[in-house]
Amino acid sequence: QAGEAVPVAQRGSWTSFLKAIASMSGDLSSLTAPPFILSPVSLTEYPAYWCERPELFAAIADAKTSEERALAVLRWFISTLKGQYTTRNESVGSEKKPLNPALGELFYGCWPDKDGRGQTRLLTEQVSHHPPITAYVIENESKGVKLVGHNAQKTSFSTGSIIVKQIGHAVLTVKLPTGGEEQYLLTLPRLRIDGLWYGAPYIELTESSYIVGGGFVGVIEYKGKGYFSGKSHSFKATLTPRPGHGGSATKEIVVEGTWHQNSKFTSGGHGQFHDVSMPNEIVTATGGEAGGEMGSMETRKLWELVAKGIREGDFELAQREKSRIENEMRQRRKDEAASGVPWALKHFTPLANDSVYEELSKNTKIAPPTEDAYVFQENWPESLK
Ligand code: CLR
Repeated sequence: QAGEAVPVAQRGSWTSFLKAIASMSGDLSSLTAPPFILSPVSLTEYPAYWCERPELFAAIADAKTSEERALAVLRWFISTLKGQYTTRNESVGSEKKPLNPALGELFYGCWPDKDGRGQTRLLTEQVSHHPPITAYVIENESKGVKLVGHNAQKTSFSTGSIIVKQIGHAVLTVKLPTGGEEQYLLTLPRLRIDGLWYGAPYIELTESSYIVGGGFVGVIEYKGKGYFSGKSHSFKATLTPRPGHGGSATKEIVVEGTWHQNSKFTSGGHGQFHDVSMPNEIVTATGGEAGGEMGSMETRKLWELVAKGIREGDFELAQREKSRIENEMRQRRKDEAASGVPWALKHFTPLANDSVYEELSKNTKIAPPTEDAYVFQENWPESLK
């Protein structure tokens, strides 16, 4: 039944929200949604999903050959998908609408050292508000593994589902024991958000994403119920050696399975490839100010009362605080326009092209030919040094 999972009092506003989504395309972050679907978490916190298995991120550095390394990168990548795309359903029953970050919003965190894997640190900055773009760095310095990326979304509506095209990419840099380094370009899957009619949205991944580097082109194809094995969250990843791009492998490797459970080699290897039944480790949020305090632009400080309102069902508080923040930001933009001094980003420098992306995506099916880059300024706060 329509709106079955929606609190009765909010069914009308859920229907209006769906109609609004159906008739617009692009950015739905600014649409007003009914309270039951609101998440108290801002999108600036989502990059943390890249490292909820810090041991797999660190393991990339321990690989002995370029083939082992390419497999370690793929294993880490696939193992993040469960967290990235099923967490909200698991923890709060359905996909939710995250808070739309303010320009300059920040999030800092880390996963402490354990079993000699080293500390991994995370820094996120909202580098654009219109359209919303989030840039991030995740680094395990002791292992020499670093991920720098940015994310945006373009949404459309098709046969009852929201289609989310992810814009942006990430570059993973791995220091090699021999002194050099290897870089991998990662592109992102497309999302289909189903279950809207019932008011219980959930994500399925579709189409494909790429991991290119270390002498391999990796293509990951995503399918839901009724394809491949017929199971939800299915994928098939193919690593093809790329002559003349480093590495010495000659054989193709294929792994297949379900990304939220496990997978195995179906060609070029034997046995299990990945398994995410072990619990993940959520990030420890760290303030970026002196003494580890949180500054006024740090997400958990900025949205504190909005999040409290949403968590405790005090939607009047949430709405009031949200309007206050939005008005403050609008005023800030007006003042900047009047003074001619635009907002200065704290950690990233925007560039119109990304030479690593251009180089690695050459002669692959990755499009477009170039993308924006957000170059990290290597200025970690004291608390994360
Ligand atoms: C952000 C980048 C992360 C992976 C990720 C997971 C969930 C996505 C989110 C990204 C972007 C925003 C998103 C969200 C799921 C729902 C939400 C698409 C890609 C939209 C804006 C909200 C839709 C509202 C419905 C829930 C009704 O690495």
